[in-house]
Amino acid sequence: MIASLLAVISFGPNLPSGVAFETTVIDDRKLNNRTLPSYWISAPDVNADGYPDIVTYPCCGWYDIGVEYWENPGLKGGAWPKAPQIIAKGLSPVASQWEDIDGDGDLDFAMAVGYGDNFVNGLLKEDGGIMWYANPGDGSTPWPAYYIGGDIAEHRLEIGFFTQTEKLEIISLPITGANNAAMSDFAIYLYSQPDEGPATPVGSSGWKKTLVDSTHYHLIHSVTMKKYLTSEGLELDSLVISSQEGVSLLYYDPNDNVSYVPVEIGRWNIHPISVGEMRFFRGFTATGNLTGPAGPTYDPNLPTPMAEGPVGISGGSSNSGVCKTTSDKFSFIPSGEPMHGNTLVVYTKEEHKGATCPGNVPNTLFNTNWRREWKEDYIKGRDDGAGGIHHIVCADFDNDGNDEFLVALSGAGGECEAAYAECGDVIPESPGLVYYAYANGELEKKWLSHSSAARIAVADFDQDGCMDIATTGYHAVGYYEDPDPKTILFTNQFCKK
Ligand SMILES: [Ca+2]
Ligand SMILES: [Ca+2]
Ligand SMILES: [Ca+2]
Ligand SMILES: [Ca+2]
Repeated sequence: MIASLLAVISFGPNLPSGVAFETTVIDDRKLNNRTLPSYWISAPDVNADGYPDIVTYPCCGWYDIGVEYWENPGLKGGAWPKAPQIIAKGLSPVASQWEDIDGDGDLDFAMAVGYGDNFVNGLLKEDGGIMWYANPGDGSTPWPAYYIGGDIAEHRLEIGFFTQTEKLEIISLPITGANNAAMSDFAIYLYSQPDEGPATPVGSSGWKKTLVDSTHYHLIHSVTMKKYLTSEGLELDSLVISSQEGVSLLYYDPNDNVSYVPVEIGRWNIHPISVGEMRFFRGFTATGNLTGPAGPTYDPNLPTPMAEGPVGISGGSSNSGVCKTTSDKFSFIPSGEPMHGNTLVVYTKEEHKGATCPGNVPNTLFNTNWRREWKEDYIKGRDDGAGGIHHIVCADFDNDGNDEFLVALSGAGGECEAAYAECGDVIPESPGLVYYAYANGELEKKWLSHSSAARIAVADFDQDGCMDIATTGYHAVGYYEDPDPKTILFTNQFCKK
């Protein structure tokens, strides 16, 4: 009795009720009479002083705002700057990732550019592509730009070691393949640095382009890159993808040794994890009660859409994260479903009863039966599943070795105006940022903000040993336009140091 009581008490500090973040508004675009568009946020240490900085920019059709760098006051102390430095301009960007691409010791970034005003309105630019921008290291702007390659509607990208471990590679993940055709096929490419190095000038042919896949994916919305193949003896980066097809692992197997291969594309392979939200599959008719897990639930024995070819709209997953515990690097997967959807589910590992699958194996995404646990619908009454979950990130905020996760809610009102169906009842607290933690096996949550959050960046901004958070609001012209987008820093006040 005493032991069990102590166990409960010892969990106390980890409960969301004990979670505390100090909130600092870094950028109030409306208050400061700045243009409102806002979309992406990253937390690279731009000036290499040991303190992560904040970089933000709007997406989709915006050329005149540019990439905005907010310098962390760091050791100097004092407030964050009132205005950003513009480090690159003339872009219409979407996604970016930071790495030391030229190997000179400071962080550079690669970015998908030339994205259209709004893919629903068919305004995609034909000249979408991927550029990278070299950190000059001396604070000067604009940063030199180099051409990597590209295709229409480049929407997400990752920088890593996907097929080898000598030279950084970039993988590009468009959202569509044709103007005004959300379900068109598109090509995923791997870009490899040419022998002469990564600094391929604008106007050159860019990096070496290799086709990864052009038939299996539609509407890729989010990617989580990790070294998922260590259980197979491979130190390569691979991708957990949220797309129309659900949640899946895309990986390169140089020796063709990995045995769990439902979909094989040469040395590239797709390992489906879940088909995602299927209640609204193939259309927008009212098919169920959104206040609970009504309608068809996940059946691990369902044939995967990848085996069946293109699928209808309003299925799959929009965002996912891969969370760790002290005993499993890849323990559970929270997912926002379907595309731009409002439903939060969590995939957990369960014992497999069959003879061919040993069961709940830690530290791998293979060899696992995933149990789909419905958690909640953030907008009640929508019959197409569209809604506000725009980003999900796993991180350990209390330093106990187990990840918690964050859900960014971009907002539903404007989304409803632009998307396919009338809105239902919007949960009153939405939009915002929600913190989720497991305590005694139960998932608990706490709202950290009610300001629109398009994207999340996690970093230890004050270098006190506790992970902090930064978000920026969602204001994409012609799509969802939050009326009051802010960039907010949440400084961790509760973790064990
Ligand atoms: Ca810094
Ligand atoms: Ca560099
Ligand atoms: Ca934790
Ligand atoms: Ca911190």
